[in-house]
Amino acid sequence: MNLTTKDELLSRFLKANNEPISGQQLAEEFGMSRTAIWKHLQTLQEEGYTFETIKKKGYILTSKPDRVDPARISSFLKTARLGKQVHYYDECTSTQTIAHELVRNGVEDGTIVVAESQTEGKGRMARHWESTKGKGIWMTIIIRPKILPHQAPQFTLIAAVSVVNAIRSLGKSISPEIKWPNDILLNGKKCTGILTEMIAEMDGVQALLIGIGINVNQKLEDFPDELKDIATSLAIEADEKIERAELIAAILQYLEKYTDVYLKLGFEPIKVLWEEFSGTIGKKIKATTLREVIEGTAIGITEDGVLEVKLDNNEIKRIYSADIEIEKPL
Ligand code: BT5
Repeated sequence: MNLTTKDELLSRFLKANNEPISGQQLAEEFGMSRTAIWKHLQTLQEEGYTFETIKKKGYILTSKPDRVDPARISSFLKTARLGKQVHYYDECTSTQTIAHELVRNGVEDGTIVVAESQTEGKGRMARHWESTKGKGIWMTIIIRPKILPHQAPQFTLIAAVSVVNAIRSLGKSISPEIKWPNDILLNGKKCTGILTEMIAEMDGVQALLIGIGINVNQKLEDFPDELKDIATSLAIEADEKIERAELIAAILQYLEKYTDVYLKLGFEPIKVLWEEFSGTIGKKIKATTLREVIEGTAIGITEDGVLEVKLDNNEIKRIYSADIEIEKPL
């Protein structure tokens, strides 16, 4: 993990479960003077963390700002590769853009880019992605699996299954559903969008940039008018605030696990999970592709993550990329 000493110190407090830690103990653990420790604590206080001194016992972390900084993520992290390097921004244009630059500079597998807010958050086909400051998870995960370019879209589905499992692991009473190919819905409204980009040559993928945007703690009034009817957040649906860093760590854990499963066993186990969480299969849908509008019943996804739709005349169409409207039952 690329934590600075200050972040390491914070991570130590985050893991201390409200037990006081003495200055002497910290000085020994970190191999520095008590004054140096105190200075780092001062800097953390300036960033919004507060510490209390308990007589004869030491320092205790009493409050933390609502941020997804590297120390915070690391305190929940249980992965072997993903999230070991965190590039954290208070504000950036788009975590995808930064990830592209990092890949060009040869960044290592599993590096993540996380921002509190994005000024130019991107959806598919250059659409705008609303990224309200401090309320969501705006992150790009860079992985370098040994795959061919045509396999890249499957990673959108692997990411979707990972996000659904991570949300479920929080144990709140919400049931996320996947809408093919890249949305996750709660009660029919979008809470998550996934954008997978790749840097590749004909014969192999150099890096996948998996962009995940999750509305976590927005209230309805935080959304711009055009999204109020179609978007929601985890907090709105669960009726409570959610720890974003914990959710990030859970997503990384599932994504690492399912990437390994996929590389070892192929797409079949992912397909089974995806279909279990899907709110698209079995439904009447309208798919708008770049070339045509297709109406029919979604019957499944293929090995390549392509959506199969059965038309009224029983013909089966394969859809590689589209916007989907799911018909509501009357
Ligand atoms: C997506 O595109 O759903 C992919 C979104 C990926 C966002 C992440 S955030 C981290 C990383 N960095 C980036 O710059 N991007 C990625 P698409 O299927 O094209 O959906 C875009 C549409 O979703 C927009 O046209 C809006 O209608 C709607 N939308 C925009 N912001 C939203 C939000 N916060 N919540 C729900 N819907 C939103």
